[in-house]
Amino acid sequence: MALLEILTFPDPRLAKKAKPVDVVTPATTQLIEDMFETMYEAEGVGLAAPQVGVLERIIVVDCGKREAEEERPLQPKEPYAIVNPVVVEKDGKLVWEEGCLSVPGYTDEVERAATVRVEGLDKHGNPISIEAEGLLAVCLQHEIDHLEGVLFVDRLSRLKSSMVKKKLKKRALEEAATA
Ligand code: GNR
Ligand code: NI
Repeated sequence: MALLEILTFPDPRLAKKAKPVDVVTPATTQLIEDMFETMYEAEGVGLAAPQVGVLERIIVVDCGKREAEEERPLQPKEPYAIVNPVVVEKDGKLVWEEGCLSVPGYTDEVERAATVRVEGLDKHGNPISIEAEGLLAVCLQHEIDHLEGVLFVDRLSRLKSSMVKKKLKKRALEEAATA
C-alpha cells in the first residue's frame, strides 16, 4: 500500500488524455488499491489516475458516506474501481456544487446529466455496469472528465472559467514562492 501525490492545477499532466488499459494486471490492481488509499486520506469521494500522474483510464469512487440519506439509490453506495469507464447512457440534467482534489480551495456549480450508466472493467478485469444518480452520477462524470484532461473549472462559462483559472495559476505561483 502506498499514498500517492495528488497533482494540482495547472500541472500539465491534468490536461492530457489518458490511454486505455489493455490488460488488467496485478500492477493495475495495486494502483487501484493505492488510489483508494490516497482518496480516503484526502477525504475525496473520487479519484482518477491522471490526478496521481498515471495517464491511464482508471477511476475510483466512493460516495457511500455522503449519500446515506438517499432511500432507494439506483446502485448501492459502495466503493467502485472502474477501468476504461464509458458513459453508455445518460438522462436529464442536474446542477451540483463541485470541488476537486486537484483544484483545492475552489468550488462551483456545474451542470451534468442527472443519471448515467457507466460500463467498464472492475479491478479483476471483469465487466461491470453501474447505474447512478445524485452525487455518484456527478462523481462518475467528473472522474471520466479527468481521463479526457478536463477539470470541472473547464465546464464553467468561458468568461468564468478563464477568470478562475487565471486566479488559480496566480495562487499556485504564490504558493510555490513561499514554499
Ligand atoms: O472529493 C470530491 N468531491 C466532489 C464533490 C462534488 C463533485 C465532484 C467531486 S469529486 C472530488 C474528488 C476529485 O477531485 N475527484 O477527481
Ligand atoms: Ni477531480
